[in-house]
Amino acid sequence: MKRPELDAAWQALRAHRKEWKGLHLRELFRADKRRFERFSLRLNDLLLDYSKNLITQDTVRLLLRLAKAAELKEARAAMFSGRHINVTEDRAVLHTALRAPAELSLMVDGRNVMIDVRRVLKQMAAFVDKVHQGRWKGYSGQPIRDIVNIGIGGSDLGPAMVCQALTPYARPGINAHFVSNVDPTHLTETLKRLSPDTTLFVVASKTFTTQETLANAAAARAWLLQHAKDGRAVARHFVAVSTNREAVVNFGIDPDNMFEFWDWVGGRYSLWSAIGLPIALYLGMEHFDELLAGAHDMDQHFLSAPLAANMPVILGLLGIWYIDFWDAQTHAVLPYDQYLARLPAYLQQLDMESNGKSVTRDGRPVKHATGPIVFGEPGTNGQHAFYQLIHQGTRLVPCDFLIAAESHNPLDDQHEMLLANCFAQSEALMRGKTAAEVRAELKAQGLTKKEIARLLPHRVFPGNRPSNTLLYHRLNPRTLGRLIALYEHKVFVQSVIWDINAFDQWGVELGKQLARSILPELKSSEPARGHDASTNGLINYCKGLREEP
Ligand code: G6Q
Repeated sequence: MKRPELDAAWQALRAHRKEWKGLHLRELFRADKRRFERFSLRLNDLLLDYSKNLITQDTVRLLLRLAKAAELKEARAAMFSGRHINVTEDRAVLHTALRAPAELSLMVDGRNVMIDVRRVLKQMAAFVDKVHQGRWKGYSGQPIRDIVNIGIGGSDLGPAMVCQALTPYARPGINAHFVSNVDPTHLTETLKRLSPDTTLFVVASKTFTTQETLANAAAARAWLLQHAKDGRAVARHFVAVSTNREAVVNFGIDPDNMFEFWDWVGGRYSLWSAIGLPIALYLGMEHFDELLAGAHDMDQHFLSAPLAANMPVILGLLGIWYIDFWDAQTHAVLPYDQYLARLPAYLQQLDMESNGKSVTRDGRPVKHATGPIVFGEPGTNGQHAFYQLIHQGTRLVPCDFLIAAESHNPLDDQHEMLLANCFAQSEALMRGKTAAEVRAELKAQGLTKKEIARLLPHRVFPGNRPSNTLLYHRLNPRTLGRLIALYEHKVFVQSVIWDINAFDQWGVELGKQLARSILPELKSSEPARGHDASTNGLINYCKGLREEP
């Protein structure tokens, strides 16, 4: 990376930010009739409108200069070609290969990984077909009706989000359930509704060492055996998705029932691999293939569109603009789509685990603020809850709105109401309401001068609050694939600008280590003494409570 150019690019943006003072988006829209055309992009039916952002053409030019100085194109090429860009784990990062066309060949560490990708996809297709055709039978000879994915984090959030999002495409007669939490309530409440004869467990764990997943899988196996009373039933009701064959076999799952993936697939980037097996089982392989094709569309766009017309690049740079130059701490994801209810949770992991870092790739403290706090809820629910702060609070909260032009469930004019609300929110955030407008409104309502003066400050909206809108025809597997890949690449773009490794997650380790040491202390009759006073106090008070009748 060429330091002086990069420093100059940051410097130029800082100077530009200072000049911004006083500019209002209302004025920018008034002054430029072509602002929407200028600041929107399309990929097939997917439209990204980014015109309601605090940007001018100069801002975009300077942000693109930053991307070039950070050698974004080179970093992108390094990722797609299988270089070991995950430097702390010495791994390639190739989720893009999982959705590449079958005929591609891609050599990584002396091996054409596409051969492996195709082999596992074929294995998944054959298995899914057996289950759907009723040829895969449970211990009592009945076909499978319920799939329970047991996995956590990257081995849960992606498939859970996608299955919910694509419910209209689900195969009749198959249900999907997701158990992630080590809280025994999660498994217990899920199993209450199921019959062991017709339930298939997919134990999904890249490492196959994750405490929560192994505990839930062992409990699920005990539940099955309690009913089946024959160890051979496990082979009919358990399959595994993992990179760790030995641990899968040790757990008692037939290696023929194991679906492999590889260390070059990061957990939170793994829904495209065999980790997507519950998706394929729930929706059918043809829909899983469409999801992959959608992600590949976005990969191609990311690879080939000029930076200035590149959706992930633009979204990534806008995020940098707000985080590093406007001091934004958060980013709201607001899907106006009930099917996307889990998208914010999924993106929370994707973004916060990838870019929640404070050292650069070579271990020096970062000079700039990095990943935002991501949050969100489906619209219109969020409007009746936390939008108040976004409209009138003291913080700048950049928002992404997502919405389909057509609903899967037309019901009178309710989808039009949803659309109207979505468009109205971004308009309100952008325009705000001036004191003059509020005054006129209150006057028309017959309020006295005194009353108007008292209410005025509360009723004014500053506006000038930024948002993107992603609008697409209908939420189908292909569109969803494009959307997810869009966010994956956005996060990558930002990591390149910040020079951080988006593909490790050491920050989740410490708590896991400490939990391992606290577990025996909770079970012991001796009081805990080895921690700080708070942790000792909590453990010992809890033990006291548990001894009470
Ligand atoms: C994702 C993270 C993390 C991981 C879970 C589950 O990128 O690495 O969320 O997916 O900790 O790990 P296993 O799949 O190994 O059980």
